[in-house]
Amino acid sequence: MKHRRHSQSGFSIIDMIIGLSIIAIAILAIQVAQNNYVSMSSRVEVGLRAVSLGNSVMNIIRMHQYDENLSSPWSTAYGTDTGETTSADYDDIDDYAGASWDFSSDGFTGFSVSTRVFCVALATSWTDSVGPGASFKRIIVTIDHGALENPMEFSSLMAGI
Ligand SMILES: [Ca+2]
Ligand SMILES: [Ca+2]
Repeated sequence: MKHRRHSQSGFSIIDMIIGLSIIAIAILAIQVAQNNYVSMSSRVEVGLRAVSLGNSVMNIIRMHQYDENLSSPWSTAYGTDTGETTSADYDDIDDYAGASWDFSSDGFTGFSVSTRVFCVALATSWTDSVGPGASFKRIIVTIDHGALENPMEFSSLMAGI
């Protein structure tokens, strides 16, 4: 009696299960990478918008005169001056000391903007406040958003000359 020997060809069930598992893992890895890319690109977009907003706010403040007094001696107090109740009334740099801004109606929903202005003495420190009346003022604009790891700070120095 002759026995025919059958050679097996094709895939077994185990081969198919292993193959499908590899495909599933590959699809999962692609989805995770895609989600990371989307998350990172939205963070980059928020960062770019924060830079744009910070520069705009800084430029707005820098367009103002150095001090309420048009020449030295400079005023002895920071902040708004008599009769200045809204930002439309602000006419000098330190009127923006301690100000916060809301640009949500301009398409910057979720961004918080705050500004600090103080006098520095360059001979001792570029960053420490020495109180009003000095000839150099530092402007710091801080932009924050939930998608940013840390708030962004923009700094500028103005001279009263
Ligand atoms: Ca003023
Ligand atoms: Ca002022």
